[in-house]
Amino acid sequence: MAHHGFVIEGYRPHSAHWGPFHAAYAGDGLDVRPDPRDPAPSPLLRNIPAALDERLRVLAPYARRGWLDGGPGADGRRGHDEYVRLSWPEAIELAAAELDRCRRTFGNTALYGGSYGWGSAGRFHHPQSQIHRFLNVLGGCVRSVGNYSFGASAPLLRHVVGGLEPLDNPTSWPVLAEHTEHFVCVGGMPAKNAQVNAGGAARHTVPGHLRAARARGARFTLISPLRDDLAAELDAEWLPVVPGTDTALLLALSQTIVDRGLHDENFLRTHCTGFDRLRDYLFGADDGVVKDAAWAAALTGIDAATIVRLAGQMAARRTMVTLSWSLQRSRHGEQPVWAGIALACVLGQIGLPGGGFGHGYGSSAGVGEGSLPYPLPTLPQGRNPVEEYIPVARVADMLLEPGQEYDFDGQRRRYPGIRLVYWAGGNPFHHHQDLTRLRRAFARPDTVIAHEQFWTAMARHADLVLPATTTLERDDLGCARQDSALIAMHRVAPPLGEARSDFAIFRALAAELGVEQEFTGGRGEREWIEHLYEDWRARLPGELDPGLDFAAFWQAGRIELPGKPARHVLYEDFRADPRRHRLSTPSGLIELYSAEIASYGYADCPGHPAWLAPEELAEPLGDGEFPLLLVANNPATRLHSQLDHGATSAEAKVHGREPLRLHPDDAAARGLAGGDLVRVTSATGSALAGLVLSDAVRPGVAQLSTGAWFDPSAPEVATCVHGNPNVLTRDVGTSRLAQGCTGQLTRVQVEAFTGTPPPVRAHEPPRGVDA
Ligand SMILES: Nc1nc2c(c(=O)[nH]1)N[C@H]1C(S)=C(S)[C@@H](COP(=O)(O)OP(=O)(O)OC[C@H]3O[C@@H](n4cnc5c(=O)[nH]c(N)nc54)[C@H](O)[C@@H]3O)O[C@H]1N2
Ligand SMILES: Nc1nc2c(c(=O)[nH]1)N[C@H]1C(S)=C(S)[C@@H](COP(=O)(O)OP(=O)(O)OC[C@H]3O[C@@H](n4cnc5c(=O)[nH]c(N)nc54)[C@H](O)[C@@H]3O)O[C@H]1N2
Ligand SMILES: [Mo]
Repeated sequence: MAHHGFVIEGYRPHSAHWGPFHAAYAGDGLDVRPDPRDPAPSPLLRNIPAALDERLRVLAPYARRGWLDGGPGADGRRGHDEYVRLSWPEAIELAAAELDRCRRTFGNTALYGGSYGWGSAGRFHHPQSQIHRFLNVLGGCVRSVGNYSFGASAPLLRHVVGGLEPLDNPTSWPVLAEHTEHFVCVGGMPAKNAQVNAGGAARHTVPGHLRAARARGARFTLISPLRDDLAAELDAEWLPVVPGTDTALLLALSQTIVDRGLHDENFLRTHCTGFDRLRDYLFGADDGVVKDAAWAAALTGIDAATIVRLAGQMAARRTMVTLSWSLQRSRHGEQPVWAGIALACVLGQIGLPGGGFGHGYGSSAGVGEGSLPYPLPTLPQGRNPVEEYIPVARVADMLLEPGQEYDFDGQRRRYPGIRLVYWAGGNPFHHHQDLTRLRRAFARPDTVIAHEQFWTAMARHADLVLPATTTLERDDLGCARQDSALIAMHRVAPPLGEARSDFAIFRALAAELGVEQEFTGGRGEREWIEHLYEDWRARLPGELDPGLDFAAFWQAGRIELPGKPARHVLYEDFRADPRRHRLSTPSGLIELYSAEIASYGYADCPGHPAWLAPEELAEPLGDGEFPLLLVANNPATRLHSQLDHGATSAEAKVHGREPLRLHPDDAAARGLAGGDLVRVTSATGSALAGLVLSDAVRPGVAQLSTGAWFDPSAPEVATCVHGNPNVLTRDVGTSRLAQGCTGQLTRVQVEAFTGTPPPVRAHEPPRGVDA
């Protein structure tokens, strides 16, 4: 396997969402080495050996005791019950019979296959593709639309700029590194998040591009409650904003620029619609409130002089307004994105190299990497004949309130009545908000089926748990849309216990239900992988053909993917000629006022960007029963809840609990010291966490990242004794427009925990499973 000298002797090429690596398995342990071509390999690679930790793996099919004995039906014991081991034939027969009963008795609209979640890297074994292909063969299911990542932005962007280009293909990094004079980073560009990209990241380039921009003299302003949301080496000016108030800050920047006559009147006239309406709002023509720097200072905690100075700097230089995805993962999350776009329009630099705005730089390794101009090898999912769907973050509402009406992006819709929930490759007890409510919701269906690798909270709330292999135990193709290489993901280890790939599980179910041929298309796993590769290759433009057949590619371990444009400027064509390159908005222009949105009559999302105070800020920070604002951001030490027991994740825990960061002054005011065990409470629940003091946290703010496995084993002490922040968050949509998730911000109190700490049991198997 000698190839370019990059293949390490005895090690096999493989890939994760956080990058390529080489691995060798010795039977008792896995050795993982970063790919030598990756300039900034992710520390998350150290979590990977934990994938083969048998103690946490689901090693055989299991049924929940109450379901096995009592049959299908609503059951509040989900999440508390013991499990009974099944043979594979028993498990397949039970699952197939129940799928068949539900679809025949209630119709396919009674099956929920939304199954949101990241799964693992790998084009063929992509769990969402597998589950959708399977359920589609069975006649379809209720699906989910949107995501937890930018659930508020996607519908908003369609109205405001007519598509998702600012997310999918913003101005590319090399252009920013060369041209941007001032990065105004709202929500930061944290190095922790740029480790990860859905599907993989063959080369981590973001840190290098940022360093290059800084070396050229670019200036950075960080607008965030956490100083480490931008690398220290960039010497950013830190404006520690009150979380949830960015809209006010962005509006005030626009107001100040317009007030001083520094705005680009021409761009606003030729490329935007509705500036007059926005200006009226900025200057208080509608409500008598001028949205100036003094007004914003009182809300944001950033003083007026600083806002005025920043406005002047932005107008004087080539400025990139970067809006992180986190900004929109809270109440009225549509507004900071719209206000940020409006600010970029006022500056008039959209379409110029290094100017304008971008959405998600640093939120993911792929944003700004450019997109491959051809499709990737992809498993066809078939067609879902069921038209019913829900906005993804409304899953608990759907299960709790069948038949209930709700609003979504101009439509009045009704929740379907779900009997069977099927999940593969995601963990709602990681990603959803208010987990106590989610447990009530999961008590409702007749049956819950999950494919899981580990005894996660999702597995523990399922009636049938079918053991899935990890990528290490199967072959696959690894790459992402924004990637620069296709990785031959070689199987590294044999399947653990009786685990099977999702494909093999669905194949067995399909055979039992008489639709095997339809599901497999007559191919086995290896044949599919080979077919996906060869089919992909055959469709490539001739000049991009890698020239390797499957066998040669598999041997080489990797091919570089050519064809990505080296340089891209968002809306360059539109800037040059807005009539020829109309946006897909009703006006063809950027909509600073959307008549369409206004026509919906939503008080929580009016026709132009507006400051709508989130309920979280009904009281000033420091006041009331829950005086702190909790930032529940994505974790630095793992991807979501994946491999929470891995080395990088485990090392950061304090007394085995998730670290909660607090400013030293807030800790002192509570008599707390670093290393203390604390109890965090909110209006919805409570969690134990380990205290870390840091002056990188804005006073009045606490930070507890997502991803500690939900541990409800000592409810008398806390809703979760391990530190999962989603027991604290609220389960409400961003607005009636997008219904996005609002997990990022919650009001909390933090106190010393003085009792006897209960053990963390999240990483032990449930009752009935031999450890
Ligand atoms: N409070 C709060 N909550 C949040 C967020 C926040 O900012 N704040 N962020 C949200 C965001 S942006 C996201 S994207 C979501 C992420 O939410 P998820 O994507 O649901 O989280 P993961 O932990 O990645 O869950 C993936 C699950 O799939 C399993 N898995 C992996 N590979 C396979 C496979 O091949 N087959 C099968 N069957 N299973 C597999 C893993 O074991 C894991 O349990 O969380 C959201 N939740
Ligand atoms: N290591 C790692 N990387 C990841 C992930 C992971 O789980 N682990 N998840 C991936 C996924 S699925 C996604 S969608 C992206 C998420 O990308 P983001 O949504 O951008 O990431 P977060 O870490 O949730 O938030 C980024 C920062 O925003 C700041 N912030 C929060 N609220 C506010 C606010 O109201 N105003 C301002 N100005 N700042 C605020 C917080 O300080 C936080 O650290 O990350 C991806 N990258
Ligand atoms: Mo996400």
